[in-house]
Amino acid sequence: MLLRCHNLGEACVRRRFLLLAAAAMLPFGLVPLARAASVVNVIQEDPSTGHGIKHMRLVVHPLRVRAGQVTFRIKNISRDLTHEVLVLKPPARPATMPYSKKKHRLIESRIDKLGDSGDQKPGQSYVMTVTLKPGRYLLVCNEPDHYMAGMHVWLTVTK
Ligand SMILES: [Cu+2]
Repeated sequence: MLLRCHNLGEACVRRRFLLLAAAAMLPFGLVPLARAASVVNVIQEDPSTGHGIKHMRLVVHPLRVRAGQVTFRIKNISRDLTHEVLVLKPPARPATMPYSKKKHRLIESRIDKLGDSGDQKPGQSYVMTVTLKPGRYLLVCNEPDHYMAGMHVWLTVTK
């Protein structure tokens, strides 16, 4: 690597610089660069939000992301209700999701839960990052009755 230059002419300095730059970049050629986290925006809304919204729901964009770190940017634009976002890996047959009719919600302890935003009060935001493998996931609000009222959306994670 040693570069001999009897006189430090411009060409020699340039050559030295190129060698150093190549050496500095070498590790990046051997190790794949970490992929930037995908971002999924999630809006929690319900009729109290206004704008003619008829049902409570999670508005998710995009619905398809690449595997790895996925950052969920959550905002509750309800005026009255607290919401949340769970990232669930449902059983092979989603119809068998464990549900408590008594508590009006999914039984979280019996589901593979990969992310939990906790509660967002009206107007609150929350950001969480979850590592996801390829597959289909269910984004859910599990406040009492909210799941059955329609607050669930599929998210597809690709390779
Ligand atoms: Cu909700």
